[in-house]
Amino acid sequence: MRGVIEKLQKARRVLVVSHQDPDGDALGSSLAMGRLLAARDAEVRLYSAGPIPPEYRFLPGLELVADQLPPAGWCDLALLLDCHQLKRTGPKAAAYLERVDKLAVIDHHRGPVNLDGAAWVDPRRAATCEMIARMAAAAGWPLDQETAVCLFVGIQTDTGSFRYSNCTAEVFRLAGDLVAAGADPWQISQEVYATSLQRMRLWGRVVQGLELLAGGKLAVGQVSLEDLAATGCAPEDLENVVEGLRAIRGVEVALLLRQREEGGVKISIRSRGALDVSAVAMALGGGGHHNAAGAIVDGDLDQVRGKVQAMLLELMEAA
Ligand SMILES: [Mn+2]
Repeated sequence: MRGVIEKLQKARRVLVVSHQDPDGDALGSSLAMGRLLAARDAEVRLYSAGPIPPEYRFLPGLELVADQLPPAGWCDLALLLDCHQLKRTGPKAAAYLERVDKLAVIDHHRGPVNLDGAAWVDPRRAATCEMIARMAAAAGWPLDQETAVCLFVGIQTDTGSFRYSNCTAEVFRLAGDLVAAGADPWQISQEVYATSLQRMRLWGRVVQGLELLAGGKLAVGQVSLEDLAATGCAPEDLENVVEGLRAIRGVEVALLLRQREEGGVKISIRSRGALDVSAVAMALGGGGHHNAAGAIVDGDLDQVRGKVQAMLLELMEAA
C-alpha cells in the first residue's frame, strides 16, 4: 500500500484503468480514485473498455469514464484497478499499457502478479473499493460524499450486499464510515438492484433451461445470443444471475455460460464454502476468487459446457 501511495503522491497525470465488462467495484474504485487524485491537484483520465451496466449510471462522475485513451506519453503513471493482468483491460488498453513506463496496481483478485511497478494485490480483501477506503484513511485523504458513494457501491456489490464470506468485521466498519461520510444505503440499493421487464424475461429463460447435476449440487444455466436477442437484453443484463443460481438450496457450485457475439463463451462460476473455483477458471485462462471466478473460453456453447461441467464435477468429487 505504501508503495502505491508514494507513486500516487508524486504523479501529476494519472491514467486510471479498470477491467473490461466493468462491475460496481471497477467503476466505484475508478471514480473514487479519480476524485481522490483530483483533490490532490493531479490530472486524471478514467478508462474502461465497457460496456457500463445501466444500474451504475447514477454513480457520481460516471460521464468521466471513457473508452478513449489519452495520447501516447500523456500520463506519468497508469493505475490499474480491480485487475492485475493487462489483458483484463481489453485489447486496446492492454496494448497502450505495454508502452507505459510507470504502472501501479490496486487489486484483490487471485493469480500470478508479474507486473513491474508498485503492485498492491491482496486477495483477502473483499473489494478494490475496500482497499482504496483503507488507503485513503492511511494517507490521510479525506472522503467527500461522492467518493463515499462510489466506494460503498464497490464494497456492496463485491460482497453480494454484505452477505459473502469476504465480508469481515473490518468491511462492516469501513462501510459504516462511508455511510457516516454520506453514502445512503437505501438510495444506492434502489439504483444498483433495480431491474427491468427485459431482465426478468431473460431470467425466465435461464431458469427454464436450468439443469441440476451431481444430485442437485451443480447448477448449470446458459444464455445464447438468441436468448439475448429475443428478450432485448445485453450481456451486462446478466449481472447477479449466477449468484441467483447458487442461492438454490443444496447447490454447491453454479455455472453460467454465455455465448459471445465476438466468439467463444463467457463462463461465470460461483461456489459455497471450501470449494475453490478460481483454479478451474485459471486453468481456462481466466481468474477470480475462491468462491467467484470466470473466464472466456473458445468453442461453442455445447463444447464449452461439456468441458467446464466435467472440470467442475471432478473438482467437486475430489473435495
Ligand atoms: Mn472487485
